Amino acid sequence: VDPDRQGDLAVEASKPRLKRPSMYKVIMLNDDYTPMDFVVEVLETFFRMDREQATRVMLTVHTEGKAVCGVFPRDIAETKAAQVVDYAREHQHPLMCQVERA
Ligand code: TYC
Repeated sequence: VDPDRQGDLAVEASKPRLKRPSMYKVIMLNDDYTPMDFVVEVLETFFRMDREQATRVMLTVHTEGKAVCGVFPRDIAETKAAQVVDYAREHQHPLMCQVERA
């Protein structure tokens, strides 16, 4: 092999095998005990929603039983769901999140 061509061949041999990460929904579930204000605070804090958006999502969960809070790569979705549940437990609230494939 012409040494001047070796770099090109190496690049070809290790062509980038990139794929878009699969995306996962973080879903918040309703319960009868978690205060509405607390849910709004969680949505603002962990999902970077403004007050209006957080209130809308909270009311959707309250009336429909669940709502999507965001869609993320798997690790991020799992981390956010765990952070929300841990934070709720610290405050003695039964708030629950689910992660499912988008
Ligand atoms: N249903 C709760 C109440 O009436 C409010 C609530 C909303 C709880 C959304 C959880 O994910 C939730 N206090």
